[in-house]
Amino acid sequence: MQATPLKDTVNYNYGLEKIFEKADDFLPMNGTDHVELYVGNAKQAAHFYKTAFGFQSLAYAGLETGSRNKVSYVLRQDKIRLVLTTPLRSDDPISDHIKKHGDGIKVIALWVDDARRSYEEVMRRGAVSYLEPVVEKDEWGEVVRAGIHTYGDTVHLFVERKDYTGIFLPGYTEWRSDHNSGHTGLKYIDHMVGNVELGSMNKWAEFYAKVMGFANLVTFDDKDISTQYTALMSKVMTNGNGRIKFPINEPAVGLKRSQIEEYLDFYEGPGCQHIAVATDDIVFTVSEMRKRGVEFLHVPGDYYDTVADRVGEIAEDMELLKGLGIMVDRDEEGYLLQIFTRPVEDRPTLFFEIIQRKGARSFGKGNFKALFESIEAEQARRGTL
Ligand code: TYF
Ligand code: FE
Repeated sequence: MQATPLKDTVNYNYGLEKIFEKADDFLPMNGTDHVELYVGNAKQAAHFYKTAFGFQSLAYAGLETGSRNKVSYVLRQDKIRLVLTTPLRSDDPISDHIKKHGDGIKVIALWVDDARRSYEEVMRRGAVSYLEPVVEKDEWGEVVRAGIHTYGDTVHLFVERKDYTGIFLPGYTEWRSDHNSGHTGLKYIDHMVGNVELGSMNKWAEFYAKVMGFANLVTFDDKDISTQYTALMSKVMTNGNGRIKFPINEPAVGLKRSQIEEYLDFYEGPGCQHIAVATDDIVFTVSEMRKRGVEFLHVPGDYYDTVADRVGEIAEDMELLKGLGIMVDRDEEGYLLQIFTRPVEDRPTLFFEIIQRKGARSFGKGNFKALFESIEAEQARRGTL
């Protein structure tokens, strides 16, 4: 397996923070507020994310709290909040979303200090409205939310919490559960990737640049991201302080069907492909998740024959990493450890990445070939390659 060192072909915009410090950031953001999935059975999905991924029960909204049309469970692990929502009626738009896409990510919510201002700034720059600013109050304070459309049926909400001290949002009650598995060390969302249609990566990169004030951190063309058979292209967009990173993928022409095409077919359109979650102890995290039944992509054994030559000295025991299937990559600033789950539903759509950064700010380019060959093997088993 030949792996190209990152510096050969990839041009990172390392001075980015400085550029942003000087420029006027019209959309300041504190981080990801929460991610909401529309799912067919939120009760069972919540159990899976608690038991297998180590999330803890946080909040609930449903019939008991006066929500007549949908039920939502909110789970938390460190800085990550996942909302799992299911419709109670077939004539609810959430039902249409699930019928079309299967379980998937509807909302990528961004934590801001001023939701109205954020909404006005992006609307002025051409965003399509999803939710006009709404103020919701309860005894714990007030929250302002507003939203816009992004790729496919996915939306961004701006969430302003001011001094809100409630459990999640007005309308939610604390969810106490007797069943809580221990955490698995997941800390925060590192990046969330969108898959878009052939020929529209640049359009969406431009949307994040022009409408949301993001910058292009790095671009991978189809030469960077290809195997013998398949290819894709990717542009990583970042907000001003680097806390929000959105790579945008599009399929590229190859001998066989790109994994991005497979996603677009089964999701029936563009959508969020993976959530990368950070841990500061990937050996613990992956050991726990494997014990709890999470399925990871298989990394071919010969990957580990050459990885040490490529990444040099690392603190972790390579045999341990090999046993767990964790991959390693190095860039000019340090190294990173990463692993990918299999899709977490029956359609080959959404999956998770677990990532531990040890100085590296890159995305594991040295692992792309092994990763994509492993995805191709899965595609072949599904008959979708
Ligand atoms: O987010 C990234 O860029 C890495 C690599 O379909 C990657 O996680 C890129 C495309 C893809 C799967 C993983
Ligand atoms: Fe990733």
